[in-house]
Amino acid sequence: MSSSGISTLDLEREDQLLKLFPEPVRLHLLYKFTEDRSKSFSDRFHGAGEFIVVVYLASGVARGAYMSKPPTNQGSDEKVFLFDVTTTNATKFSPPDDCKTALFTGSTLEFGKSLIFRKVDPPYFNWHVFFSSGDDFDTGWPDHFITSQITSGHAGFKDLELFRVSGIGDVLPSPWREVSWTESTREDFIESLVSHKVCVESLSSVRVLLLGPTGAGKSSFVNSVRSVMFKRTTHMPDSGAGAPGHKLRSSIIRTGRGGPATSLTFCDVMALGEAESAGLSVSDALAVVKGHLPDGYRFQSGTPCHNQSSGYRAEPGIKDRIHGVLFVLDARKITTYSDDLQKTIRTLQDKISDLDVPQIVLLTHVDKVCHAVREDVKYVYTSRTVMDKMQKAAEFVSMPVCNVLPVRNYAVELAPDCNTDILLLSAVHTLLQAIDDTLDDQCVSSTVE
Ligand SMILES: Nc1nc2c(ncn2[C@@H]2O[C@H](COP(=O)(O)OP(=O)(O)O)[C@@H](O)[C@H]2O)c(=O)[nH]1
Ligand SMILES: [Mg+2]
Repeated sequence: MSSSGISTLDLEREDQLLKLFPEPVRLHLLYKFTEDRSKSFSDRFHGAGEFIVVVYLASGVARGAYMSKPPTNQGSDEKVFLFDVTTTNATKFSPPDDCKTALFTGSTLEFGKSLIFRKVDPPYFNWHVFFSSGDDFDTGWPDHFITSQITSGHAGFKDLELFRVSGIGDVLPSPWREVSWTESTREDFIESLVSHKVCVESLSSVRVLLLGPTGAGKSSFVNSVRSVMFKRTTHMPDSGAGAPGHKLRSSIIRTGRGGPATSLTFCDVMALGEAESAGLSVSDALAVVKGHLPDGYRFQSGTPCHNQSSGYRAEPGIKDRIHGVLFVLDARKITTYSDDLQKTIRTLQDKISDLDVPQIVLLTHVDKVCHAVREDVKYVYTSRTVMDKMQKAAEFVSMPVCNVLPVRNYAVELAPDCNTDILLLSAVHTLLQAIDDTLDDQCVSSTVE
């Protein structure tokens, strides 16, 4: 990778260039003349892959060639094409059959006679680029000059870059849920969380319980939402990976570090058990939902709480109760979770529905199941794999797929990122709306009664 890693290709020309590929692809910069001046391409191909080489002209035109494999000194490449791209237009053409080559000698890269890059030795370290649309060509560069040459020392030459082209395989042409991935969407979501008021006057905050197996990303989700509000990644001690004796921990989400509280509180508990590990029992989970257990309550695996347990509230009020439940599941494991876990979750769901508490599934680790999503979360609703995992999650819990929300949590190494924030905030938004709707219905029905 070149030192800054920033390409001369602006977004408009990149969009045009990407349209020339039948499948969605991404470009990774490997070489940039203005930074790697003294070097050649030789060490950049690494024996495999697809590439493009681009020369940027001062006129705004970017011209270059695509190689479906690393060029060699034999050079044949049936899929080679040449392109000419501006901010508003892109043209692509194939060289004549006998010129379908990407011939590389170390100092020269040739695409037939149409386009030749020649690196000259010290002391100048320049590139000479020759364009030709000879008389014998049916197709050629749009301006139909016969031959032309430009050298990297000239004012008309801006830069020369080499990219690796990689497919983003499972990305669909259009998303199945529309999201505007912009800074203003993020700000709107933050504003809506900051200004959110619970529709029940006596409640300053709604309590959302996170339930799921170990490692699903329950604690990370709480930290991630906090990170979004603090505009930096935060870390809190974990509340438990299924080991006995873990506590009920409530975390109020603040508008910023030391800032006022929002109306959202998360309750993190020990994990639900899977076949081999005893975790939170159904009766303990329900006791939390009903508000019987105080913050800081220590769960004991195998010893469910009872009305003599420390801090047990015999008659919990509305503010003690759980107002929404998030079932947190890992997209990577959705097809391999145990039947026991499924049974536990379905039992919980039935009982929680009876208590009129809205339930949503949070599907984490979507960045680990799709390459494109790992690159950029904005592909989440165009990824076939993510769609498939969301459907599997819906089947697993037996809920409609619209109740499944994908997220990428902030794992340790990830810096704050606008699209990651948007996906997290949109999950919070949907959750708060579901809770509002339910509380609203309950208020209305209690007034009517
Ligand atoms: N890449 C990625 N890692 C995640 C995500 N969510 C959680 N993790 C990681 O998964 C591990 C378990 O997460 P944690 O929040 O402790 O799970 P919990 O047991 O449900 O509380 C941690 O190492 C997290 O950093 C996610 O969406 N993407
Ligand atoms: Mg945890």
